[in-house]
Amino acid sequence: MLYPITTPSRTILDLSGLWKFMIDKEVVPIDVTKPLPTENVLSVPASFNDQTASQEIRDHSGYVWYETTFNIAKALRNQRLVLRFGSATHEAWVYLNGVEITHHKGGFTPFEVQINDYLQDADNRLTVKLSNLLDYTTLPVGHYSESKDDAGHIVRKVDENFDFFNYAGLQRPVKIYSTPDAHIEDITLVPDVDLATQAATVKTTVKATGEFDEVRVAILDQAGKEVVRGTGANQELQIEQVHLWQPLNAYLYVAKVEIVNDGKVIDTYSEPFGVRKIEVKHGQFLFNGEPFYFKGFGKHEDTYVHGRGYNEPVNVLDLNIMKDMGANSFRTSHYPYSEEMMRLCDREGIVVIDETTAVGLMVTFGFDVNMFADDDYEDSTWKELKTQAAHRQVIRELIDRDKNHACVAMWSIANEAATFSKGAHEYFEPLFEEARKLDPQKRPCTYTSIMMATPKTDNCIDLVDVIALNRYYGWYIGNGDLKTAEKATRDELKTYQDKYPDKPIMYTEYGADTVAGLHSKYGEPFSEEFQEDYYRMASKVFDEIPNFVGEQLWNFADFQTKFGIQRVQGNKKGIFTRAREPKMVVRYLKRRWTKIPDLG
Ligand code: GCB
Repeated sequence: MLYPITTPSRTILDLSGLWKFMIDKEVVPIDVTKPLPTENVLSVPASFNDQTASQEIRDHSGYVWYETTFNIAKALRNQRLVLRFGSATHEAWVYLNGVEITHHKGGFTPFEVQINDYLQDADNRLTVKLSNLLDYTTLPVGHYSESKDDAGHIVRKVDENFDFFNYAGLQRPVKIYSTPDAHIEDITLVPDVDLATQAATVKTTVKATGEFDEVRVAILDQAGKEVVRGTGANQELQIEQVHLWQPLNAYLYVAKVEIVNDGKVIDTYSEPFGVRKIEVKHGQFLFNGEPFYFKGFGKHEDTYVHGRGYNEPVNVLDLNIMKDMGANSFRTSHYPYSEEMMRLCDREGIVVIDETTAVGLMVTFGFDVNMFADDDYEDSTWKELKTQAAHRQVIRELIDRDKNHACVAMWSIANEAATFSKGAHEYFEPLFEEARKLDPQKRPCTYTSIMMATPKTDNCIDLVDVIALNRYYGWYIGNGDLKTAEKATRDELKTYQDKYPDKPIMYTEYGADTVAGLHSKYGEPFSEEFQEDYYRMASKVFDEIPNFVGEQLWNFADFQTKFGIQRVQGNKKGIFTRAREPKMVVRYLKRRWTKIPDLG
């Protein structure tokens, strides 16, 4: 699916702004043929949760309604008009002028629908019903329950099976874009480069519909100068002396696609892309033939007031902070991030591990550390969960959306699933096959492994190209005891390396909750001193392991979670506060990371 942009043949109407909003108490049915019965408004895009002073709204589990009106200028009426949601969390029913026009489930991928047939001359009323419910069939996974209040009305409850607040709403831009009737539907770009000669080929596949007699593709360099052009829906275009897309040194070409009828250009679309070669070989992660070392973060889309909503200034700031620290990468934990963020990473040369919404795939999730003690811990996850269909869908939608992004270096199929329990391999094997089949650029695939999945008990490591570990020695295990943690970290990494000498290993999570401003001369847990000691300990071990290809710590910034005795107004493992103020450890990490080369 193409990202909406303006071109000489396309325009955009942005529906950002104030929308009517109400939660659905499920007492009186909502009549979609009439205006929404409320005068309350909220801002879109953003999560709804933190925009009012009402606890009832903030904590609401169930259905909510949004509504806006818009007009389409007459001059545009003969164009194909498409309504597109960057996302709608987690399930949406969309009505235009009282008629249901589309439905989508899965809260972090875009969807669209052509609206010409439902438009009226003036004041079109767009109504959206959303559900933020999660259960054992959805991704993310939630524990779902229902009860009745004193008046006999239904009360729904979602207990998140994951460690982030269940923000929901119209969290990403909602737009209407126009195309001509005959139009470009999709573009797939597969660049490859011969590193010895620096000659590249770009396979281009254009999907278009309607009446046209020719497809043209021109490749422009970063200055906008044409490098090569060709004709046809499937081509292999050559670029001599290519400029490579390198981590922190991005170079973006543009594939300018046109469809032509009777010599006239009907539709045109420009897709940016980078040329780079990603390989996993001999225990290394290679970027353009050189070993790449991931330095960076697990993140969240999480900011004050916006919640999980699109917040462009913060996205820009976060990438600037990363570059300033010598970081080069992050993982989109634990869901696909906005398309705008992916495009920004393409420009900035930030390398992304692109994760699906598959989080919470472990029915016994909790903070009961006893389960770590047992090295053949088993649970009934794969008997109880029914997430296979949702999982396939998000893999398909994510790869379809992000396939051309230069920044995407690897897919993360899941975060911390019960890969140690019976049935895990049967569950994951077809999903990995699907991802590998769907990705035209054949990127490496992984999942991030939870602590109970040890080198001995993890049933699924054969499926991954890179071993990605989420580890909390010294925090959840042996809290405060960094000596024992150091030994455990080293022992486990060595075991993985001996067992899988050809697979690169990286940490995709490690961290310690740290309350900004809390200091301790004894380096106690939760203090800024402890956080620094913890990272120094881990870094020391990483530097001893030859196949260790990267460190992505947990987390870039403090973030909001559900309540719990482990959480003080959220997760405090950020090395920055939620307001992006640095904790003490940032100086240490900046010194460390600016000394470690990105490549070589
Ligand atoms: C994890 C999860 C992450 C949590 C983190 C923590 O393993 O992947 O979502 O926030 O641990 O801080 O407990």
